[in-house]
Amino acid sequence: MVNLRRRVTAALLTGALLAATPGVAQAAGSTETVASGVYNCPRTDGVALYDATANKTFTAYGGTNHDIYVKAYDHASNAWSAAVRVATLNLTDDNAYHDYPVLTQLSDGRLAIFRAQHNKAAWLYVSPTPRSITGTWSGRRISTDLNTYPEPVVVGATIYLFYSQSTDLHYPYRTYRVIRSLDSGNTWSAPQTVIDSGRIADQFAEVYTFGVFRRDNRIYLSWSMHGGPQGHNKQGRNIYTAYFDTADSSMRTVAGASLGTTIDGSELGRVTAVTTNPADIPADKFLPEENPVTVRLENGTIVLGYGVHTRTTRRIVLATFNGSGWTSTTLDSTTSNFKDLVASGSSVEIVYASVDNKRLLSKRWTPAGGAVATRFDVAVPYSGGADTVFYADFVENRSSISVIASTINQATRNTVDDARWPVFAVRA
Ligand SMILES: [Ca+2]
Ligand SMILES: [Ca+2]
Repeated sequence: MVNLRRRVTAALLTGALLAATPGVAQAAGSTETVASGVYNCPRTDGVALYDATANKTFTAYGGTNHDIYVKAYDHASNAWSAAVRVATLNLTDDNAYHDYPVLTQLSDGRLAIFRAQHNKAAWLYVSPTPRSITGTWSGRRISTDLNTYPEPVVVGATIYLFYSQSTDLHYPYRTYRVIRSLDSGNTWSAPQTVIDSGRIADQFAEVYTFGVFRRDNRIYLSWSMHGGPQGHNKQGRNIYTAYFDTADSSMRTVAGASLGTTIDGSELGRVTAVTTNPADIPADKFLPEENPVTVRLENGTIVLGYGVHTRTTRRIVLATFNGSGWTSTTLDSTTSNFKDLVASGSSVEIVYASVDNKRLLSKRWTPAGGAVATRFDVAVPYSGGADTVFYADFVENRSSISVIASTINQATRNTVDDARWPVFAVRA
């Protein structure tokens, strides 16, 4: 009893001290290297998922020559499986990092990986058995719509596959589209164009979507318009957010106003959440924004998270929609290396890298009241010459493995095709 009381008192004291000391909080977390990988550029979803029935965390990554591999972590036996090769891509060109795997799960439990054959086509690979990586995966081309950056969303028996169409890279011009399958990916609908600026005069006409999040019938998309007069993906502007309503296939403002089947150039102003200046960026960046993601909490609160920087500032920002605009809070003003955001009850959790890329941090933020707690703060386990965290995505439906992240060597990332850089997990 005395010991118990002492422990409780110690815990209360620790809690009080932590609460009274800004920047210091519970920072439990540990890393472990899962695999070695190449440079891949997945967005903020599709790196890993947890299946509660199997009690396993599954992750997909690019190995040597960008071949696609998966691994499974068994939470009962506390062990990672051997890797299973899903597809042999054998790519060595400097653009091969675009052909990354995007992992999801079909309604029957089978694991599914989508891949864009960059700017040409989309492919789907499916595991032979539900909730298992074992065996020979099927693989086939499902679209030839000049696809890139696939973002699958599975809603019951319906699969939505969002992607950018590389409509005309010379303009540059990329629309955003969605195709649907009602039969586990065997057949697909014709594309619906959901975002299309048109060939606007200043050439910021390329849709780059980073965050895709579903709650109920709403699929929230968070994107920037890239391109500009210097050409394809040379600059970026603004952060936009809107949702696709699965009930009627309309695009809507976060407030719910319908913009019809397509958000066109004249409607972009109605879905602008953050205004940025493409010309005011630090020397080590070429875009103003980092990985915007919008989620809707169980209580209806809409939260947008992102990194943003100028020549003289770097920020990690969380914003809530107040009915007519966004109310912003800066969570960290030392870095803009935002990686991902996940809804967690009436809070959100974010993950981001320190400005020197040496640490990966996660914080929990509760919009009602503004409480902030550190979830983890870990040293990045570099090896093989890696010096930069590229992606760090929350595991979907996560268990004790919270995040799967990748590392790269920034200078040589496009030309190294052997898997030498750690893909690592964060336990927290
Ligand atoms: Ca995510
Ligand atoms: Ca419209």
